[in-house]
Amino acid sequence: VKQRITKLIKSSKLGSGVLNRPFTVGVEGNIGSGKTTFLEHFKNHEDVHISAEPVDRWRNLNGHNLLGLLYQDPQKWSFTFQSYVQLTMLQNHLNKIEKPVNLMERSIFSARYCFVEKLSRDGILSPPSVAVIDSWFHWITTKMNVDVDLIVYLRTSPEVVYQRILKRNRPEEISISLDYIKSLHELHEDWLYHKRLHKCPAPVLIVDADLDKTKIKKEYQRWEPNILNKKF
Ligand code: DGT
Repeated sequence: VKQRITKLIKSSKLGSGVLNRPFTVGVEGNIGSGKTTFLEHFKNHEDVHISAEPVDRWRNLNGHNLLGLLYQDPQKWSFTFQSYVQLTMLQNHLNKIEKPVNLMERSIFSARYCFVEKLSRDGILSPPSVAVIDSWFHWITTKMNVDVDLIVYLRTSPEVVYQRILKRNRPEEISISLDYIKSLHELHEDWLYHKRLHKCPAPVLIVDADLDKTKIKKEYQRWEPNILNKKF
């Protein structure tokens, strides 16, 4: 048994060891789909660590607002932005977590399969830039432990999230169009609902996230045992 455990540890990817890795849940969904509200619901649970998306770091890297630059001039800044997103997502995946469950807002996978994919298809990220991001992505996902055990897909309609984005009125996001949201929706659907184009890194739990805040609590409670890995 000891030999097998040693072998298992040696063969495990860099980062956290296989034996002490928490049950890791990636929370995915379109912009404005309610990922933050979802995480809020679980934040006081004693078994749960929340790995929030590093948007604040994207807004201030040594005084540079990379998120703002991205929306102002995507042609110029998307490579810079996606490179930094990939790094900060990797850091989130590798954080040492003491609790049994790690709820992560997005993942290195949605950055690649939804956002980089969109920028690439639109010709905003040039093929050489995508090739560099992909080399990193491939190396990271094969050599580092960025494994996810479950994906919660907060599934929405583009029109609903677009209204939410208008309502919350983040300064960086005023240039977001309904068309952009529709394309991101399709990319999430292809990846997590139809399961085509890209490999799905974990089983997917689909939550109807068009529901408003009061009704969606019930939906969260319904799925709580699965999300907290307590369904045997
Ligand atoms: P929520 O709570 O579901 O409303 O979540 P949001 O909308 O706060 O979080 P998210 O990740 O959908 O988006 C935050 C902002 O960052 C939004 O303007 C989209 C942008 N964003 C996030 N990840 C990426 C990425 O990898 N590439 C690009 N281009 N933008 C990204």
